Amino acid sequence: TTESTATTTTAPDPTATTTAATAPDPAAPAPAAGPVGARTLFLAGPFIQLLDPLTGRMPEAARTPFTELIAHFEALGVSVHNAHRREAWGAELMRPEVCTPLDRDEIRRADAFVALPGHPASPGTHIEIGWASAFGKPIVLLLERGREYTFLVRGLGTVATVEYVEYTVLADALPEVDRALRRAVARHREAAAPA
Ligand code: 5HM
Repeated sequence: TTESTATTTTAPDPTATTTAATAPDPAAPAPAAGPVGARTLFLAGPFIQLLDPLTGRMPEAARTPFTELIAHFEALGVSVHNAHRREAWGAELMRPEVCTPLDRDEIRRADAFVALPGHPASPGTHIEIGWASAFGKPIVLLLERGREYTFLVRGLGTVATVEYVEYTVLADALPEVDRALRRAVARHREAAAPA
């Protein structure tokens, strides 16, 4: 996929990234399709807090929610943009000036947005949730049962197209994640359709 090639970038050239990020028209995502209604999605979640301080990499266990979700969606034919994989799980960490516009443009381009807000809350993910809602994307938020999430995450469904999935074991919740994504995309399409 395009994602696996992106992980080979070791020293990102900011000029090249800017060009790549601005080339396609971000305001015109491809029409949604496929079993979950989306061709592309952006997967967000805690990153820096999950890096092993000794190796600078995400340990295998910390990668699992991301690798499970990526494998699951890609098996359904959905192209997933995920910064953790793009940045080789910490081995090829991008500079803030590089990853920030890239993430914002990828979110704008994506048909849908899926996030693990994190506990403790992931600051970057919360910015991304703000972008996704401001761009009017269909959003699925994956909330671990028994954890506290901030008011504006819990209340986001009042101002944006949000489906919440509460899980204990993420792998067991994947069918519910698919249903939530389908609902979010369908609601988004209904809202966008002319009356
Ligand atoms: O604040 P935190 O690192 O948890 O932010 C994680 C989110 O910011 C991820 O969803 C990712 O898309 C984005 N991010 C990134 O793209 C964050 C970092 C490091 O903060 C990074 N690239 N190097």
